[in-house]
Amino acid sequence: MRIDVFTIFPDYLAGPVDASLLGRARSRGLLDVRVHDVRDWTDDPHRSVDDTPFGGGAGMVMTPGPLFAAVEAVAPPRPLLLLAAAGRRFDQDRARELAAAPGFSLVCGRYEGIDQRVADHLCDGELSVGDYVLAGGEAAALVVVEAVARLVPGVMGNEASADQESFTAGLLEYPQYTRPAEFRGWPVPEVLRSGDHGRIERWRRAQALRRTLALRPDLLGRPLTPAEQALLDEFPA
Ligand code: JCQ
Repeated sequence: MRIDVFTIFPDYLAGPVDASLLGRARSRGLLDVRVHDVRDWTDDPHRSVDDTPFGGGAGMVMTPGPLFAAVEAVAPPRPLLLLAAAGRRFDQDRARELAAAPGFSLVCGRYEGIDQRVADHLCDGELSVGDYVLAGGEAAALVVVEAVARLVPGVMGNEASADQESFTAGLLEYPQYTRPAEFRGWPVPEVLRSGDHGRIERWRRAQALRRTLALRPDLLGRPLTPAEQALLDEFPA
């Protein structure tokens, strides 16, 4: 999968992209992340990428010229998506959609905003990672790259994890434990050491359901089925 990122802070992305999961996927040839410095396509001695807003007002606006030139020179994979708080919310469904494509590209804005003609005539859509304002799109781009990259076959190295995800699709995760069996007086739930795999699976599902109901009822968005209610009754909190 190829992912191109257009930014005026390429160094912001280099570290995270080279490290950890992403770096390994890259060196194994599964992931081709290309970070482009938009300033390389400026044509003035100051390498300017911003200017004052038409109509007045505070702050600076990212100018369209270098971004258009960069995208036209590179011909990045589409869709080309602009990170912006006003965009369509990025979620796990959107991550799956992007992971199914051969590639996609991201534009990071900076300053108070970006000339509207970039969104209207260069990009294919806008993506938001949440309802807060960032200083620029770079942190949001990293969120998108990581969430998509881990869904690319082979990147996680642990293909069973994908199955695991569908088992609890749409629910919060069940709690996990590792050794020691007792830590500072807090024991691991007995069921997990029972060796009864049917019971362990039912317990995990009951925990995921109970957590989701308590913390994120919006994710469930419906009443419990009788089978789910029975599961909660089998494992009282
Ligand atoms: C993304 N949630 C918040 C910052 C200007 C498009 O122009 C700009 C974009 C940004 C970065 O995006 C966000 C964001 N998802 O702030 C400044």
